[in-house]
Amino acid sequence: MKPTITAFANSPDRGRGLARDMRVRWALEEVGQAYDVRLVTFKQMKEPAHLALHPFGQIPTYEEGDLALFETGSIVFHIASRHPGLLPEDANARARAVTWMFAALNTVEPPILDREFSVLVERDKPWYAERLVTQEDRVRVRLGELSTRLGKDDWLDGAFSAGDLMMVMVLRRVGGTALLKEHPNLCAYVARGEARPAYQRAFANQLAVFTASASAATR
Ligand code: GTB
Repeated sequence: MKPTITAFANSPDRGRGLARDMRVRWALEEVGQAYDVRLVTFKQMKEPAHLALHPFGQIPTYEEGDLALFETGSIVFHIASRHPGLLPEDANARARAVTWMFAALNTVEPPILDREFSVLVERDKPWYAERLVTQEDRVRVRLGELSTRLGKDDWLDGAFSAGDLMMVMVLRRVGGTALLKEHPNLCAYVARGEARPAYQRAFANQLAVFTASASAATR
């Protein structure tokens, strides 16, 4: 059954593929599963119909028959569990790939999000500069550890997996910053993920939404 996901009608990232529907689009493209996208405005995201799908009024959601999911970790895990291509067959390798998904979401992403939140909304606070130093140090520690583990490898544990998909998407949030540039192997890792044909298709699809909404706004 063809799933339907939700995405921003007007993404604040202006088509840079940073909103979280990109993770789900990429996973669906990797496994070759066609999907529909329902675009929602910020207002619609907080209305009962969307809240019934997503208790926190966010995107993305995932609907497939009578199954409705939210949280990208869960959605990508569901897609990876139902289709070959994103999780290894071997049970132990599979468990390790899932571990990397959790590591991306629970260990690497939180300090990155804390820093991003400060940069976006706390710039005018008197303690901003001091706090940012601490936050960037926390990000630096995690990226350093991740860089050491990745070493010269292409992917985190053998072949590309849902763990890499999630980690690349998390690292893209510091893409272009000095924090990531301190680790050439992580920059190359992100570039390797972005070069995958499935990523390219997913990126083009979400960019098309932004391009269409931008051109409608000028009409
Ligand atoms: N833990 C949830 C998941 O992984 O699914 C988090 C979902 C989430 O944060 N969704 C965001 C959302 O709906 C969109 S992606 N926010 C609206 C709200 O909470 O009211 C986060 C995002 C937004 C914008 C940019 N950007 O502009 O660069 C990047 C990422």
